[in-house]
Amino acid sequence: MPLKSGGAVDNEYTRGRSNLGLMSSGKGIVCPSGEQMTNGDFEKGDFTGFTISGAPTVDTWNPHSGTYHCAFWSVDDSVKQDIQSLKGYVVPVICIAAFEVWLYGTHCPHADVDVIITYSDDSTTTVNFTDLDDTWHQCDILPYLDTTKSVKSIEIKNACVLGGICLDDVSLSC
Ligand SMILES: [Ca+2]
Repeated sequence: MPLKSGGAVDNEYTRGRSNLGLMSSGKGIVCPSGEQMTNGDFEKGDFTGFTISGAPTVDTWNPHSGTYHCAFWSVDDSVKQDIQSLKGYVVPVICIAAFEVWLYGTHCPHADVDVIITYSDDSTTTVNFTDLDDTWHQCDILPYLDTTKSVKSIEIKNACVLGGICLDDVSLSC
């Protein structure tokens, strides 16, 4: 019956508004869901989704997952993903469930990497992960972020003068 159907639609609509209110704390924020990085595991075998500086490579000799990983060879080698350009939106920090990268130092006993987060207001947070010896390290970015802001892009840069870095499985999930 039309009236009964209309009532059901109204209920769904009301529930949706209520959920939105809880998530946004009245600020109108809508959270995306799922993985927000493109090719964060480098399994496309190239830098799809990233722009690069210096001369990083996609390689197969030391993957953390699958077949491929990214390797930095020189200081300031970097990969950057502009999430806003790829997705058409920014990601509110309060929506993020997990934000991490796996890093592996190769020839540098105190290898270190900078992760540079740019927010929608163009301010940044830089997180330095250091003492990366030659095993895979799960590096958690989320605790360092400003929970009042939204993530626009992420850059991962080699800060190690003497050696190389492997990275894999960059993940930003909501
Ligand atoms: Ca991989």
